[in-house]
Amino acid sequence: MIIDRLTARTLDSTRAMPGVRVPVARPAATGIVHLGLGAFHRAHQAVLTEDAAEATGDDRWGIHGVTQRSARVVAQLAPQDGLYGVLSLGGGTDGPAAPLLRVVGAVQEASYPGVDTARVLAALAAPTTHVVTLTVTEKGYRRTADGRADLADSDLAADLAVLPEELLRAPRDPRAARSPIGLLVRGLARRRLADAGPLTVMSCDNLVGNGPALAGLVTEVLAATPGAAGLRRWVDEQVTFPATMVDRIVPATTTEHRSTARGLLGLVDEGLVVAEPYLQWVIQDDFAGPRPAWERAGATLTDDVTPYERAKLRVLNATHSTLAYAGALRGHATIAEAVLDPDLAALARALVDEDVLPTLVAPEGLDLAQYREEVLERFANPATGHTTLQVAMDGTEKLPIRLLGTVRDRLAAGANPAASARAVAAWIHFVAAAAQGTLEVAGRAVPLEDPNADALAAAVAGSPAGLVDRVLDLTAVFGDLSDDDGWRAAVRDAFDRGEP
Ligand code: CS2
Repeated sequence: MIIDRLTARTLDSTRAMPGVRVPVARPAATGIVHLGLGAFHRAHQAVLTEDAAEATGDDRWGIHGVTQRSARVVAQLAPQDGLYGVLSLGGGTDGPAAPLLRVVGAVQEASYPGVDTARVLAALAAPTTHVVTLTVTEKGYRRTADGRADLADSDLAADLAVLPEELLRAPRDPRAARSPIGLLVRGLARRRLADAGPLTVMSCDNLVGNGPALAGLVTEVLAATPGAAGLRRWVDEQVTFPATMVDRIVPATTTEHRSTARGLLGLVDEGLVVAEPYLQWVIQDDFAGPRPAWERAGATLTDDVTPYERAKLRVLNATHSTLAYAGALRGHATIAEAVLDPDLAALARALVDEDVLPTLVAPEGLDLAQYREEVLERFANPATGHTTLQVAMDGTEKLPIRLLGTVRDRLAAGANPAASARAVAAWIHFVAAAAQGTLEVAGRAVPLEDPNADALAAAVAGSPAGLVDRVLDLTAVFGDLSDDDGWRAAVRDAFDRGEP
């Protein structure tokens, strides 16, 4: 039997199973441009944007999603009229629940900058666009170790090279954008020329202080661009960069997920994403113009996101990475298996209780010890199949954000962050084994996936005696910690005790 593909038309006529939720209405206008149309955005901001529209009847908030590196997601969504399913898996604390499928209709358009830069720039400069959101991953920001714009990055540099001309006039056939920040500033230049009004630009990535960090990058690249002083002033006056904390575990979609969804919907969905049931979004209430009523969809609007963001990065993301490295070394394919390993659960708890909690101020109404247990329970959800290797990738970008802030705070307080040292030692064991081709998870050799893989491979290649020190010498990762002898000794000590 041939099964139809999901489209607006086939969705109308399909006989979906009970429990499948479909959009009540599609948006009438495109109020949001989203950079980084990956699975996370589709399972997080897009869902709450649609919920907000349903709660209020405000139909201005369709999303123009922009992919980062390839046209794959465009090929998934464009033939489906932007529709895709979110399959939520696992019942969390109340035990396993039946999978639930929701079809989301918030995405109106999907573009790949490689061919669609003109369309994306036009969307960024449209007066109907009021909000730009970003999920471009840690490495997408092209930052140096000290958080500044990496002007030597060839993709960012290529975008900035065309900016002086684009400050003066909008080219009919603009050069394809190569970096998210480059695309964004080129869009801002276009918006100013079009006099299209204020804009809110909101990072939804796991960065420390993602709003101010993004504002800083935009300011820096404009300061480095000849003739951009006018645009800088315009950005100061017209653009805000609220900080956000985003949380939902979104594993990679598998063939099995697709067939579960097909069974529920009765249609083939190439754009399917999967997620745990849990979803949280905390947003700094600092908008330059109109916005969706996300608070009506369960988001928290607040003056200060910092306590939420810090708790989430240092508790959830730090233990996630620790379980990923230590788990992969023990051959655990999934985070759920890793957290059920008593030694590794003990390591995650020690990390939170001994190192992280003393550095946190609890967000209002949140019990941090309870939060830690909830996070570990979410990790233990076997239904998502979230793999250790998905979380383990890009360690050089992730560890400074999720773990090394804790280390710095504990060292400054005169404490020895021994559990953090064990986590970093697990990462170094992982990197060494992956680079040397000796790491196997689920019967397959694991390659090292990291933007700094070459530097890591070089560091772990020489004599075993100096291996840890050579990794800790990487100031691009460790910054000032590279000079801290006590910290070095703690990591060496943890490493020498062997793999976790
Ligand atoms: C994970 C995060 O892949 C990773 O590095 O730690 O993507 C994590 O699942 C999300 O931040 C949860 O909100």
